[in-house]
Formats: sequence, C-alpha cells, structure tokens
Amino acid sequence: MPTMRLAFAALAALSIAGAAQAAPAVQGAWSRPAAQGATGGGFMTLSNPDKTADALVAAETPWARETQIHQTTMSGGMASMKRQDRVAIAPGAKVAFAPGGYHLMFMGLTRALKAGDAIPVTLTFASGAKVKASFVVGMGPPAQGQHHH
Ligand SMILES: [Cu+2]
Repeated sequence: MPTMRLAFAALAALSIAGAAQAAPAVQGAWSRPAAQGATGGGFMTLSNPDKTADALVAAETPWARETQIHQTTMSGGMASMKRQDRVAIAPGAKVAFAPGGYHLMFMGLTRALKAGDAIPVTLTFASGAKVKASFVVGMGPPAQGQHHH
C-alpha cells in the first residue's frame, strides 16, 4: 500500500509545517501580599518570540475565585481600572504588566498571599497557547533568573 504510506507522510509533514506558533514568555512575575478574601494584583513582562501577533485573553489561578485582566488609566487626575478582553503582543514585542498599567486582578483570594509564596497562574493566549507562570509574592519583581518556563 505505497499510496497509503505517502498520504501519511504528507500529513505528518503538514502538521509540522502548521505547528503552533511559539508561545509567549513570562518574566519577572510577582504579586503583593494580600489577605484571604481580598483582591491581589499580578505583574509581569510578556514577550512574544514569534513572527505572528498574539494576545493574552485569559488568566486563571486556583488561589482566586476569578482572575481578570485589567488596565489602570488616569483621567482627570483619577485612576480607574478597566477590564480588558485581550492584551495584544506584537511580533517580537514585550508588554509590561506593572502597577499603574496592565495587571492581573486576583478577585476573591482563596488564601492569604504572603511574601515568598508563588501563585500558580495559567495564562491563555489567542494563539491557543497556555503558559504556566509562578507569581512570587513580595514588594517588587523577583530577582532575574528566577522566572519559570
Ligand atoms: Cu485591577
């Protein structure tokens, strides 16, 4: 059945050519201490190593009832937070999630966030990639070299 074998070979080659784009990377993920039941903020730098645009569309952690993507904006001297459906990351670009800008909002913490804790978060991207990251609890970004892949 040489024809059959050829067909399989062609399929295999196709699936390699059509492989998912490279997943975005997370660096310096951190969060501030917070009480159980309160709301926590998640900060990080996302980078897109691929030649195709991607976007963060969802985040999830078992440590909070719900996790949302927010952006803090200033208008008329007042800071307000708006929920974001997606945060685009251009090809080869980095997007900072930091106090005063984009951040994750951990709503209804199921446990207290104490310094040194590592919040397990799963990030979902428009490309379909799911990336796990540990958000280290402290007063600022963790030292370089501690990020997880
Ligand atoms: Cu917020």
